[in-house]
Amino acid sequence: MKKTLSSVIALSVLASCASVEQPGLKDVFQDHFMMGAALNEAEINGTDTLGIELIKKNFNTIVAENCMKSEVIHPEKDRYDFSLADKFVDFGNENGMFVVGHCLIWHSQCAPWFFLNEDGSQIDAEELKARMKEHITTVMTRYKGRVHGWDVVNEAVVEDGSYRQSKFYEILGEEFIPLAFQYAHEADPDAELYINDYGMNVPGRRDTYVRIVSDLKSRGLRIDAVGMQGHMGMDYPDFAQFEESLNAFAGTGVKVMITEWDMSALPTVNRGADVADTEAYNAMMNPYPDGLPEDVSAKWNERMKTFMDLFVKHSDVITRVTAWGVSDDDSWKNDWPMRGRVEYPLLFDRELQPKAFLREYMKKEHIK
Ligand code: 9MR
Repeated sequence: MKKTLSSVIALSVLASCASVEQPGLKDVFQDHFMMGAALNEAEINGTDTLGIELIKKNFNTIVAENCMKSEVIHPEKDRYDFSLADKFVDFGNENGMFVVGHCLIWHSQCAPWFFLNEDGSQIDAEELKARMKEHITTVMTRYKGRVHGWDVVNEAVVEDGSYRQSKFYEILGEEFIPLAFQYAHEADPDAELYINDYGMNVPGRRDTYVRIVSDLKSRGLRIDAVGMQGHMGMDYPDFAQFEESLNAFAGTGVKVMITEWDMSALPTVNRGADVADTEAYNAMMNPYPDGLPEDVSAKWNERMKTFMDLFVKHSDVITRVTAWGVSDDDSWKNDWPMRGRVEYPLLFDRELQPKAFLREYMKKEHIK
């Protein structure tokens, strides 16, 4: 969160008033699922003190937004960097939270060395298996009993249902997924194991994940949940499709988790938009730099409530709802696709106040 000194003072006052009046989200939804947030570097390092207070009050599960990704935690073949990850795990453990590790096997944010021999040629299947096993075992063993669930494989399938053409797939084929789950379970038999992706409403991707999960189960491999990331906008995902996917995943016998929830309030990025000059494009894509207009905010809140109600309705299978950040300033969606874009996708606004749809739930204290 980026704050000036005066806004910090104002925010402290607001935050202390709020803590008297408002129950924490984890208490509001305690009968249904854990409420979580992804933590960034400033929160993990403790420099964002207000953010930390908000997290302790509202969330009983946390996930690492970036510090456990393989290029961060394992930047070179024989070098790991656990500095930030250790602090993240300590924070969760000290505060009695359910700690989630993100993520073990992902095509993105994976250092190039992972797939290369010393001479620069590509490694073969046996070597990739050895490297995956070593990476998974080292990271999970370090946090055994302290990280309670892992995104084992992230974003492995594309919209039409085919496997993503990643290095893992290119070198090992479909087997890279069962192998990853096998290594993860061997490393920490008590840890929950998840497969995670975005755009899970899309039928092609949904069907492939149903097949993958069923296959893992039929081989006797542990898989506890499918993670539906939940990066949303005002015009996606399709609500009915999202619910169909939720039911389809639950139908395989695993739990479902909403793992990276956020909803853009701005126009959906469409690179093909017919706008010739950059200034006009930027103005179109960054329409509310000084605050979200009431009517847009009302629509956003209404849509968020619709999804939250859906999660509550399916809370027999949904065990966790995690937002991808705490307050709007934290979101990866700011500054993307252009610098200076101001987004409003998270559960708390820039003054660290809960969004309107959450205040409605909070009035009821406990959602039954
Ligand atoms: O929010 C994350 C952002 O800070 C990073 O720059 C980016 C690349 O590592 O990853 C973002 O988080 C992604 C997550 O790890 C996987 N699903 C999509 C998320 C948003 O891009």
